[in-house]
Amino acid sequence: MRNIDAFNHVRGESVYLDDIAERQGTLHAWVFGSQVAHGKILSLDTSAAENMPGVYRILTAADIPGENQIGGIIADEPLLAEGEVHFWGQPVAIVLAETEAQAQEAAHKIVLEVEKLPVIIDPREAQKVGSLIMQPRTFHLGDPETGFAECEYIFEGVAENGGQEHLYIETQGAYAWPKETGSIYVASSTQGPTAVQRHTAHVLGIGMSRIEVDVTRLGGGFGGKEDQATPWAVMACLGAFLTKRPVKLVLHRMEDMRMTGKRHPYSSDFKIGLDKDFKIKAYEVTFYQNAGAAADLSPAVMERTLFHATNSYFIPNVRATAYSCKTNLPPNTAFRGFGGPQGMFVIESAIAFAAEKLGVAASVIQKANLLKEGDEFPYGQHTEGCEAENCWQTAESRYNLEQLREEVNAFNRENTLLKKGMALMPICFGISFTKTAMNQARALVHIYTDGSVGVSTGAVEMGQAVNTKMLQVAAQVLGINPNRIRIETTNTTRVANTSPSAASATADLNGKAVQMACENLLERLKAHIAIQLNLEGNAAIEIQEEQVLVNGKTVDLPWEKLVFSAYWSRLSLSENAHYATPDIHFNPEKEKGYPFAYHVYGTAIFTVTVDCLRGTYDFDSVKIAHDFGSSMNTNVDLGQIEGGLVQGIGWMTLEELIFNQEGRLLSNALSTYKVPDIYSVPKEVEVHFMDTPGSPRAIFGSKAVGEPPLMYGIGAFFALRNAIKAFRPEAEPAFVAPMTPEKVLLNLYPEFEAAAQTASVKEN
Ligand code: LUZ
Ligand code: MOS
Repeated sequence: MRNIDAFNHVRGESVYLDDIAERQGTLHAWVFGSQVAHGKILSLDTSAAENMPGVYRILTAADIPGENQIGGIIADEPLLAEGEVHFWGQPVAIVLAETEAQAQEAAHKIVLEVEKLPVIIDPREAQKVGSLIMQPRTFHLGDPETGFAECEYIFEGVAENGGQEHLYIETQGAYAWPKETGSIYVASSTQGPTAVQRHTAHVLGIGMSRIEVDVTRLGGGFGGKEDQATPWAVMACLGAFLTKRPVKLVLHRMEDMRMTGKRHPYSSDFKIGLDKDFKIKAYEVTFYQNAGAAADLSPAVMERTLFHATNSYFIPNVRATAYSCKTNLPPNTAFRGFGGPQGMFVIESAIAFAAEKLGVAASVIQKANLLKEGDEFPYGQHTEGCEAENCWQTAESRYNLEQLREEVNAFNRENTLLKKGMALMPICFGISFTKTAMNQARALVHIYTDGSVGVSTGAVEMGQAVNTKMLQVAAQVLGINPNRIRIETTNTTRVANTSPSAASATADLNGKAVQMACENLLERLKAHIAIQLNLEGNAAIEIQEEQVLVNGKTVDLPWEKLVFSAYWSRLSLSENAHYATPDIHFNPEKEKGYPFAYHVYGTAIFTVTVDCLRGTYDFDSVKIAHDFGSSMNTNVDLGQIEGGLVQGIGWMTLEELIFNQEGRLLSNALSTYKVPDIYSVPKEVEVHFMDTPGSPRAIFGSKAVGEPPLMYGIGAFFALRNAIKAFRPEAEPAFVAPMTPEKVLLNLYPEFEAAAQTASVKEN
């Protein structure tokens, strides 16, 4: 099935937040943020701003009727700063005016006096002074001391990754209006409608039942709207609640980039031990996560880093420790992969480092240590349906790895100023929210008397085509024409207490709930048919669009007639189903359990060509063997692989967030923050849909596809590194991502390092 949104998107008819027709009396909000990253608030003067044209009211912390608190995992984050500010851009006041331009203009007149305090932007520095979000955590397997003692080779090093701006095409925003009796309706561009509802109710000091959150679709989320769509929606609701007028708040791109959190930068220490056959016997890693100024989702992200510390490899002796370090950056948050990529980058760096020292290709070590069926992860779960070796071998043979390698070598022998590099990147990603309780979803299905069907779930459409998949599930289970079915907006009054659309699990969780609801309706309709036709109890009934089959024989009872007759027999044509992933559990005291419903595997082969005069590069090809299970929609899933891959390549190679020492983001626009464009995507992307069994805990034996492909992008870093070494064999490029063209150039010509330092970025 084609993506059901495709036509509307192409014609510009799809409704995003900013497309909602404006209601009479709407006020427009502009958020005034701190221009200091850390300090004590001495005074806040809004009087001049209040007298500006069009200004209706200015809201500060003092106006909040409930609690000034929007922290999720830890209650450490005010909606509006009070007493202190902890990051540059932290919201302090909200200007409400008749037009957005007037609100923005007035915001310039607000005077915030701050006594500056020291700014920390480096996670290791934060850890040294004890500035932590939470206690560190450690995952163990086997006995690392004994493991290292038995190793032939031991290598130690450091790996660092930068953050990543989500760059959803639609910026953060919400549009709220008062309903009668003090209730609020809010349209929000959020992955987590229930989070918006809960925090709004808390800040307003009223029950969640008085807040209706509605989401049609997002112009991208990527994790950036899992938790961080909340403050803007709460602000719009606060404005609507206090003024009794509609309030619209949409961040401009630069405000969005400065005020919201990003993927977490990490700095990490690794120690890897191998025996003489290149089997990894022991691995020790310490992660320093740059959490930013409040917890947000950082504890959960840190946990997922630990879960993915060994990527696709079996290592018998492991110690992985992680610190969530509190700094003065905007609170970092969920981003596709959710800490997994950061963990995987470090083990890949450790392997590449060992390979370099041992004089072998990294792929030799990678291949020798791939997970096998029944192997234990450091968190106690064992692989079931492990596809690690199958994916690797499929990629190797299908894409003729030996020949590719030969071509690269031949090219490098013949060229001096162009060099090619290769890298293989295996992935293994655990599917489920690591917080077991979050793995639940509900669906509400109505069959109307004309035979059309409305489906509501907790799933949020953000371009990933989850609505298409929900429609496929309903159509397939009910056996009817898909165009009878409408997927409704995601609304907290129809489906309550939802988990955010996140963790790659949305189609699985909500799809299973849709499946259950439709199956229940089908059973009821079949029972109705049995009564109407006086059938034996064991008669096989199949409902189809045009007819019903009874024991294989056609009965002339089209869907519409069947539904109508069921209604006149006073049967309920609505079902509400609840699904919770079975079997999963985790004990955080022991750091052991069975946290994931299943794992997704795959292997990518990268080739890159570096222009060794300029430091620029082109990815020639990325060839992937991916474990899809029985894909529900190969077009949609292919799109997820391509998009995830390119987003991962961007993170590893181009996207560089630059904060100055005062904690101000300098790369706050697309002129200073480079994301992949059509020219920087690989010239060739080949994706092989492996014929794998899928998982019974996934919808229709498929496998989740949202996040796993992002981690293929890590291969880009190592392909570049190998190309650099082809030009300058003694180069030992640091394991510091992103590997931008500038960094490539300096690795090719280290003699220019000093010159580059003096010419480095001047502040704008
Ligand atoms: N969000 C979350 C996630 O709350 N828990 C998770 O485990 C997760 N994993 C990936 C992406 N978002
Ligand atoms: Mo996400 S990182 O699945 O919101």
